[in-house]
Amino acid sequence: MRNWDNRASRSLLALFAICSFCLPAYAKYGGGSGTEADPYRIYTAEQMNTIGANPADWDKHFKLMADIDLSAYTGTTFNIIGRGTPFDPVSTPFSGVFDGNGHIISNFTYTSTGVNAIAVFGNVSGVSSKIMDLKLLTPNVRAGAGDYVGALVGAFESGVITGCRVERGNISGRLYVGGLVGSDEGTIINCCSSGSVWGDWYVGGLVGGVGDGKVTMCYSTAAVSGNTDVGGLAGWTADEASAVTNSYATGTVQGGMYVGGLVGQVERGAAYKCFSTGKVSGNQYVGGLVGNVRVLGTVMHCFWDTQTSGWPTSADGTGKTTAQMRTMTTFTTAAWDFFTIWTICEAVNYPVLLWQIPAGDFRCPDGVDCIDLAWFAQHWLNEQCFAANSYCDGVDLDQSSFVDFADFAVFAGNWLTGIR
Ligand SMILES: [Ca+2]
Ligand SMILES: [Ca+2]
Repeated sequence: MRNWDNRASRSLLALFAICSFCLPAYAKYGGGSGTEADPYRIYTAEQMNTIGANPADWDKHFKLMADIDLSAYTGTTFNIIGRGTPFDPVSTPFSGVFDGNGHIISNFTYTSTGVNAIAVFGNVSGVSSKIMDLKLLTPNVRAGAGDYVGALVGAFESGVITGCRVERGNISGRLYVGGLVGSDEGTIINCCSSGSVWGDWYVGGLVGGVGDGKVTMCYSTAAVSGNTDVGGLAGWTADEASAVTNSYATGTVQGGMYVGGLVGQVERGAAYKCFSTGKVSGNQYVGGLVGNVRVLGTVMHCFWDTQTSGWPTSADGTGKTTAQMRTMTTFTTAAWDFFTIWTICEAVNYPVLLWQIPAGDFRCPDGVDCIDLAWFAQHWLNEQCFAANSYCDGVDLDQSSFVDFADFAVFAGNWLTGIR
């Protein structure tokens, strides 16, 4: 009996020893194995801060499972994920996938004096790298003389950023400074930023500089200030493959040379079907939409508000009055897509991107208010809602084929959102 007991306890001890080795591996982050099917789960600020301490995991898949607050990390204590700039001989980028899963990371704070690639993700590169569906609320980045600075990504060398929003950011650095991304050589879709951005050269509300990259269906309301190549959406487009399309900027822009409401300088590449409305001020090569366009640069089907910008001229683009900028035909005559990309509340607001309209904002004016409630009431208890009738004029919000309390819950949840 005693022998058996000893054997049993020895086996238990052995098991316990094995498990102590196994446990840390299994308890990594909030679970998961880092694959596409079983991403590492992130539930807490501590888990988020662990990613940057493990470069071996920077090619893995992550999924944010809760809203997290990073305000406990100040100065340089947050472990930035991905290192290096496009000019560094050796860099260690984040090349994996980070799915924000519709959650919010608030109060990302970083203060440094001359280090490059400062953002939650310092460097992102790799054709399958992706950051998606994430909101950064009140990020505060002060990078001093550091280059490649943003709230989300500093140097974005390749991959996709989609559905990411920066709300009330406060971002500053030296070169390549943007509200969302410092320098963009990948694809940015359905993203936006607000707050303020400050830098020296290549400074933009959403992106500092656009290299071999794309910005599509994005907008910025951020106030931007800098010295050279300063724009409401992007400071500079540098490559023949640069493309800024179906995007807009409404923030004020203040700079020295090459200053524009949308893009400071289109050196190469194209701005296409974009507009800007923000007040612009500067010294040399200043324009309502763009400050300067060089021989290899193209601006097509773009507009700016000559009244709100305070600028009657622009290196390119078409100037319109505020009233004209709030009229759909101004844009449809330039073949803008008001079915799948844009929408407008005529006479009240400028065009906006369809993706930014909250569920429940059925009718004009923009935002979910009493007019939308009346529209909802008119469709209350409707049945046979299908794609063919636009799900009962959009009121069947969960597309269950009828209008009931489930739809009202969604509607009520968005009450008064989107009002500008
Ligand atoms: Ca409305
Ligand atoms: Ca329904």
